[in-house]
Amino acid sequence: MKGIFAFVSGATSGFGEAIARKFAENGLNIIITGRRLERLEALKQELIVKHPTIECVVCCFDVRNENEVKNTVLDLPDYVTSKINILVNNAGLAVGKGPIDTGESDDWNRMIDTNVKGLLYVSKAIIPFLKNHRNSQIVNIASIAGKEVYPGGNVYCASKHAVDALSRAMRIDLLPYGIKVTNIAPGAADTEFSLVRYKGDSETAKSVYEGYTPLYAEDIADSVFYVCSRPAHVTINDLVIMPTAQASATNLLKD
Ligand code: NDP
Ligand code: 8X3
Repeated sequence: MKGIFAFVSGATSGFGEAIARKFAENGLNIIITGRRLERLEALKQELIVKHPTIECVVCCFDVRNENEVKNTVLDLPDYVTSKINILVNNAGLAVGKGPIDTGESDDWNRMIDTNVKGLLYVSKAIIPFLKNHRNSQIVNIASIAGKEVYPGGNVYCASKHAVDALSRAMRIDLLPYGIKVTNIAPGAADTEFSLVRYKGDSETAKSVYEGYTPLYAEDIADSVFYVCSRPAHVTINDLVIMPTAQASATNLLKD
């Protein structure tokens, strides 16, 4: 796998940042993306010092803006795009949690535009490069919310069900090109996810992960690397990864 580039969306925190670190540790070159440029630059600096043999390219864009996505990818040098073998569609978020009749349309738009349309824009920009290789890989980060629905989760759950459906659809459409497609569906993981969902309310966000051991970003990064390092003839289609204390979206054993 050494020498190839992996494109990781949403690498400024949480899963994406841990996935970038894991790839770099294992000698992969990485393209790290997100809206917070200073975080991307700091991560790049850290990784190229720790792993001097890898290359790290920063791409700063908002996945909701199709032109921004397209133009940023088109600006990448040929020697980088010609070696992109892996796409990790990780950028995403929940905004708000509550009954559908009191939901805010701005929150709904942010979730649908980021989790569904953003994933499509990034995929459309990167798939042409994946098609140039046999054995390319797409990993879509969905959620347990893409397998089940839970109270107050309505639009976030719908957006993640869409990711789950797109993973299955991509697997069929991209079969002629030998592109593997993996859907990963994590349960509760301690990242900045809840801080974003609860709009900066750090007390509520912290309480989501109290009283049990949640997943950590590194757990998901390990699984992404495992999936991407299977032999050419093996594809992991779907992985549901839960904290041991969580049996389903709504069944969590707290102390
Ligand atoms: P974080 O909030 O820690 O990370 C989210 C990442 O997505 C950030 O890097 C953020 O970058 C990026 N992002 C969000 N919106 C945009 C945008 N409009 N344009 C570009 N990048 C964007 O959360 P997680 O690491 O937990 O989330 C990663 C994925 O995992 C998401 O898709 C989430 O839905 C999913 N997930 C999370 C679970 C959890 O419990 N934590 C469980 C199951 C799935 P920036 O803000 O710099 O743009
Ligand atoms: C994040 C996990 O259970 O809050 O996707 O939806 S959950």
